[in-house]
Amino acid sequence: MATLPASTSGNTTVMDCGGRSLNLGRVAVMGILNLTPDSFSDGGLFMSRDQAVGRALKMADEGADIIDVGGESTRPGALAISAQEELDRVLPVIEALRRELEIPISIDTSKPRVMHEAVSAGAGMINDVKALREDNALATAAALDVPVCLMHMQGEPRSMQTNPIYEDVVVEVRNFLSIRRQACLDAGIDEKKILIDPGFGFGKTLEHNLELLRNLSGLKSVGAPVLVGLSRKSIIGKSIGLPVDKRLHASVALAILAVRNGANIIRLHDVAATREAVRMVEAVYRAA
Ligand code: YH5
Repeated sequence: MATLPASTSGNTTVMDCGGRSLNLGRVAVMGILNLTPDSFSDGGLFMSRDQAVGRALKMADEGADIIDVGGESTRPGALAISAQEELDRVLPVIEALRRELEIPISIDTSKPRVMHEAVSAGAGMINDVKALREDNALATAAALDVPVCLMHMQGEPRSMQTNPIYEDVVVEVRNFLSIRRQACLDAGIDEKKILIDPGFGFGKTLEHNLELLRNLSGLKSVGAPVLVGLSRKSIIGKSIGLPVDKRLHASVALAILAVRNGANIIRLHDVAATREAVRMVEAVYRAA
């Protein structure tokens, strides 16, 4: 369970994130700090800088291992924003968190300029839902020398949920991540600084998402730690009909399944509850 692939085990249990350590010797918890005004799943309205920082400190207090800061919405149908607007949202928060936290900060962006300025301000990981496919993103990430999370998405946020089609979703997601990992290696990114993510909800039907979760261990052969984001997502609404503000327990269940199927990092909103459940599952299987 959640052991690293043989090719990376032994010397990479701790990932250096711009001078901050992320321990991957056990399942890590990534707390979501959403700075978009449309973040209805996090309670709705736009957060002030102080509110955002307070929320991150609370997640750290609850045991988060890393905080993922995002300023651009990737929801189906969301409009693109400029790099400047994204920077205005994320930079003040990253600067404050770098001072007030000891854990690493990740920047959820696809824009090279945002990657650069966020890492300069203290972010120690790049989380890109486009897997560094924007112009100049690979070279920018390589030069910044921080870990990168490569996520699978079919299509573009605007239209990705219209009619996603796969012949075999597990094979296609695996192949995509393997190709993007190789592109990173070719760009000079250290193999120990690459994470992969199947991208739950990004250009996938409910059936695609369920099939990916059931077969998550199939991604281990790519040779990188696996990060997953399932927290509060519509997979829950579509499966059992819960509204977004009542998805905590189902989100915990999905996190545990992901851990059982090999996930190394879980990206989520509800740190205390999920961390406790994950620790318990790890305790049961530790010696087994
Ligand atoms: C992810 O899976 N997801 S942003 C809809 C929701 C709740 C949450 C309707 N960034 C991922 O979190 N980065 C996002 O309820 C991500 N993996 C990685 N690496 C979407 C999101 C969400 C969407």
